[in-house]
Amino acid sequence: MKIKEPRKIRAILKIQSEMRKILAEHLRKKGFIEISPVILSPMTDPLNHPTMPGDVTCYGKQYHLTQSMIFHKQIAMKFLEKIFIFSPNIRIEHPDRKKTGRHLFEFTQLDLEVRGASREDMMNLCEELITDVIATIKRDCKTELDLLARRLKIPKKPFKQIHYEDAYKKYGKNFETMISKTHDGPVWIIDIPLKSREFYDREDPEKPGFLRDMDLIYPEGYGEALSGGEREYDYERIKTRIHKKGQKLSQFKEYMQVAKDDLPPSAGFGIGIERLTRFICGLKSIEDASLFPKVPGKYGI
Ligand code: ASN
Repeated sequence: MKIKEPRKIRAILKIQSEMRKILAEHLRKKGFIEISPVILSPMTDPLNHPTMPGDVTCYGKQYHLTQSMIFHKQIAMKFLEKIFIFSPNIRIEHPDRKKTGRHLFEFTQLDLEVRGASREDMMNLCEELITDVIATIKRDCKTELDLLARRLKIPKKPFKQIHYEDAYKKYGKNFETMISKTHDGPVWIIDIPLKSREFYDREDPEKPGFLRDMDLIYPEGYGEALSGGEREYDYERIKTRIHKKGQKLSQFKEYMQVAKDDLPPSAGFGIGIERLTRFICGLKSIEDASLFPKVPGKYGI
């Protein structure tokens, strides 16, 4: 942590611990089941931007450290209807990303998935979840928030929505930063073009070339909060999308075997716990949202 005052460090960690409790209780009440994280797997999220591989050999076989549990979430839908995981992710990002104040190469996301859900179902759920966390922390962690000089506003539902293309036209290529700096409530970006996302996001049958997905942007300059959407579940369509990305089917062999047999339709999202902590506590850098931060390009314990 950059912050050195033990009282402030304690306040941040207390708020983070409360946040996890509120999030988990909210989801359990809605019928979600918590499953354990997967740390190693022969397949992981290819992401839509380059990262360095985090590979480990076990018993002569190669495993990847989890970049996101997307494939495991989809496979879990065969057995469970609503799931969540506090999922540790390793993404070995370009060292330049140390300057963003938003990137850690080890972080936790609250990843969730719902069988048969639509993007709009997930956006509603997310709005309820986020307003619940903010309102409860504001009520129960007054001392900690005062110590951090953070004045939290409870966002109004529904959150504002902007189509990706309109955002691009209005704010240019740094639209996320611009939207974040110029709004005082969270903003959804919807209908992201196919080429800007991973192969597993479902293409909108009514708007070819665009996806049934969404990003959420925090206000006050805190940047991206989460991404998610409806998933592709049809074997042939998944195959086409992997080829379009120039990726190899063999990278996702075990996932493709399940998809060939039966992958239920689902939707979900993943919300970064350290980013949410940064936003709720009003922290300058994400480095202060973890006791043992791993900042790209920097050494950490
Ligand atoms: N967790 C995200 C999702 O559910 C995926 C990601 O983190 N790349 O869509």
